[in-house]
Order: sequence, then C-alpha cells, then structure tokens
Amino acid sequence: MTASQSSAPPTADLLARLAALLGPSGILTDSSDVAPYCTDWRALYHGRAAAVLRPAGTAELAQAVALCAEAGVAMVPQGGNTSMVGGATPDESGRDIVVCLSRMNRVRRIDPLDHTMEIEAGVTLKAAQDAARDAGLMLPLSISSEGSAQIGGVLATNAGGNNTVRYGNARELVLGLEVVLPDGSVFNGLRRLRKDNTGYALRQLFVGSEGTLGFITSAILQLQPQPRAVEAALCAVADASAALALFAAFRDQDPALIQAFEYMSGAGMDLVTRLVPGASLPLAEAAPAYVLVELATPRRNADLRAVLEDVLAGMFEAGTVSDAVIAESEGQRLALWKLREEHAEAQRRAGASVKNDVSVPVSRVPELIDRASTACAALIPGIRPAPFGHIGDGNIHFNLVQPEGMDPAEFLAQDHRIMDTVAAIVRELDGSFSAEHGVGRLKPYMMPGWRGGAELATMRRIKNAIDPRGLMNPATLFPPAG
Ligand code: 2HG
Ligand code: ZN
Repeated sequence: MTASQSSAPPTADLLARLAALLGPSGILTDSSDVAPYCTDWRALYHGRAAAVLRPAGTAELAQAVALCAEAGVAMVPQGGNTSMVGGATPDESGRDIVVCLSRMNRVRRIDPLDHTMEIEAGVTLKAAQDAARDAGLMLPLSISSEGSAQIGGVLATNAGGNNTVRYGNARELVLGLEVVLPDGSVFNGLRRLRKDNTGYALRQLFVGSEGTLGFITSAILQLQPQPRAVEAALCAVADASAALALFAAFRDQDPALIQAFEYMSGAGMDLVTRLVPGASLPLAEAAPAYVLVELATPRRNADLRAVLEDVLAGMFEAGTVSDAVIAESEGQRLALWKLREEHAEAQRRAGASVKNDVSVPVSRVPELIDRASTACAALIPGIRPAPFGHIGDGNIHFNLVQPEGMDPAEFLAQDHRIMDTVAAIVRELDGSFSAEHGVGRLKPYMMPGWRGGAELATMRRIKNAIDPRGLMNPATLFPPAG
C-alpha cells in the first residue's frame, strides 16, 4: 500500500472548487498538461496526479490547501522538479495533487544594509543569485541545477552544493520563513533578525523537511558581500589523498579564501568531455583525478592570484599536483565550472546510474572512495565508479554508471544492493547515507536502519503533530509505519 492510499481521491466537486478559487491559469487537469509534473529528472519515478495547482500567492495557496485538507486529499509540493531522489514526484495512486509555486516568483526586497533578501518560493536559484549580484551582493548558494531549482525546493531540501565549505548549507542562510501549514493556516516567520531567541526555531523545522510539513512560500535569506576578486584553477592530482593535501595547503594559507573545493575522478571527467557538447579538458593529459578550486574575497587589493600561484607552486614541488590551469578570464572560469557541473548530465547520457549522495568526515574521503570502488567492482563486474563532489565538506557523489552494454533496467534492479554496499562502508566511516539530496522516495527504506529508535520516532511525532492526516508529500522521507 502506498502512503497516498490512506488519503482520499480528489472528487469532481473539489476540483471544481479549486478551479473557481485559482482561475484558469492556476490549475491544470488535462492529462497531457499534468504529465510533465509526474516524472522526476532522472526518470526513476512515473507517478500520476489528479491536478496541478499553480497558485498566484500565499492567500490563494492557503485557501487551496484548506480545501484539500478538508477533503483529505494528499498534496505534493514541486519546485523546479530537479530532485535526485524523486522527492517531488507524486506516487502511482493518482490521488495526489501536485502544487507548484512557480507563479510566486518575485524577489520582493533586497536590503543593502541588512544584507538580506526577501524572496518568493518560485524564484529560481539562478534568478535569486542574479538579483543579489545586481544589488552588489551575493547569495552564497550554488548547485548544478540552479537554473531550474526554485527557492522553495532549495530550502525544503536544505540544499548544499559547491559553497558549503565556506558558507554552510541552505539552512545557514535562512533568517525568516513563511509557510502554509497542512491545514491551510499560515506561519508567518518572515523576520530578518540575527538574534531571535523566542523558543523553538520553527523555521529550521521546515528547512530540510522535504515538503512533509507544509509549503515554504517565501523566505528572508542572509546575503554576503560581492567578492571583488575570484580565482579558479583546475588541478590534476593522483587521487583523493592528494586532493586533501592540496585542500590543507590552501586552508593553511587562509581558510576564509576557499569558496569551493571540488573533486572529480578521471572516469567522471572522461564522461563529461566525451558526452557533453562543448566540454573539453584544458590540460595536456588526462589525470586519475582533478580538483576545481575557487578562491574569492570581498577585500580590496587582495592579491588572490599570488596566493593561488604560491600554493600551486609548493604543491608542484611536493609532487601533489602534476598539472594545473588557472582561469585567465570569466569565460575560462565558467568553462572550468562546466566540467564540474555537467557531471550529472554526462552520467545520465552514459546510461543508467546509481547515485550515492553520501558524506563522511573530510579526512575519510580517500578511504571511502577506495573501499567503495573495490566493493562495487566485486559486486557487479564492469561497473563504472565515477565519484565526484564537494570534497571540501566531505560530501561525495559516489555514483556508479552501468557496465557498457548492460540492460539499464537490469542494472537499476540492483540499486539497493549497490546502495547498501556503499552505505555499509559509509557507516563504518561515521558518515551519512544522504548528504545533500535528501531522502525523497528513493531512500525512506534506509531510515529505520540509520535514524531508527528515538530519532525516527521523534520525527514521526513531529510529523503527526503538524500533519496529523499525513497529507503532505506522503511517499517521501518516512518509510511506511509498521
Ligand atoms: C552535483 O553536485 C549535484 O552536481 C548532482 O549534487 C550530483 O548527480 C549527482 O549525483
Ligand atoms: Zn552535489
């Protein structure tokens, strides 16, 4: 039984009332209009939904939610539909209603003295970054899907990404939040305060809740000064241990300069340069692994280039780095980032892949990569490990591409075997089975083993207190009770 089967199917009367409330541009019921909202980016899940609601504002959403709640109908929030774990896809029952906040897409206000931005859930992360930049500031959150991912989903999943090493996850940027709760009432916590000790920090409950507690409708985010200097380099290294030696050398110079520190395996880079149009390696030879490092500072007259060259020279001498290219222009910097950001797309083009979005203490990343590569090769001969990710914060995407020529479905049928093998190693290294993508529909089965006992029981109690009928994103996060 899927979770939604405990909810009621939407009746024609409910759909008519929703249509009257939201108007023609606020509801889709035609199956061809609804279909794109029922499949995830990875095409792992193919759900069905009775309708897609597209409210124009918080008041409208709140009324729509109240109507659905009264009718006992389940709701699935969806932003840019970029989830890697099926966290925004309705289940197969056809009872869910998808709710999409993309029409709520205004940057309401940027305060240059407070360094804050008040923003609606449907703004894409890229548009939010651009708005901050136009105001001379920076929204320090960057993920590969930022062109499509929307603020509501970014916050609901506590996105991490490339700049966590310096600025933390999405959670750290949230000062205030407005949320429509599962009964249609509105929690207005849109405060812009740095200090506000008034009991439980409710806003943090919704950040990372994966849409299981309500709809994030708008937020106040903490901004940073715009960097005055940025330098990026792609470095060839032998392995993850060398990558960490390089990380330590930059940190030793000045940890506050490191804006991103990303790892890529040779296998992953090879897929990018072969399968993504316009991507090419700007080094003379391919290497076993690569680091993309970005330094940035808002300080005037900081000679970042000197710091970069100085550290790299020392690392060449020590034999830690065998080759490197420094971006000489903004275009070159973006080309280096393309090599990193297209990893997910390249792996999609290479066939089926199993993703392990895991984290371990930074010091244990080399052991993770070594042990998991060996274990997966023993499991499925010909499997292609292509690990990459945010090594500076310990989050590695230990992704595995199917063996050449294998039937993709046959490979995907073994996803739990592969995920469990990697997870067992991650556990021994004191890590987490879900670092930044969330649990979604892919990993609830892992929750009892990893977060069982009092932890999962407390999460269930919180869920029951806020959403007693289990109407919010029912197939996500929690395994069926039993
Ligand atoms: C990234 O870091 C994203 O590019 C996607 O988190 C990771 O494809 C993936 O597993
Ligand atoms: Zn990532």
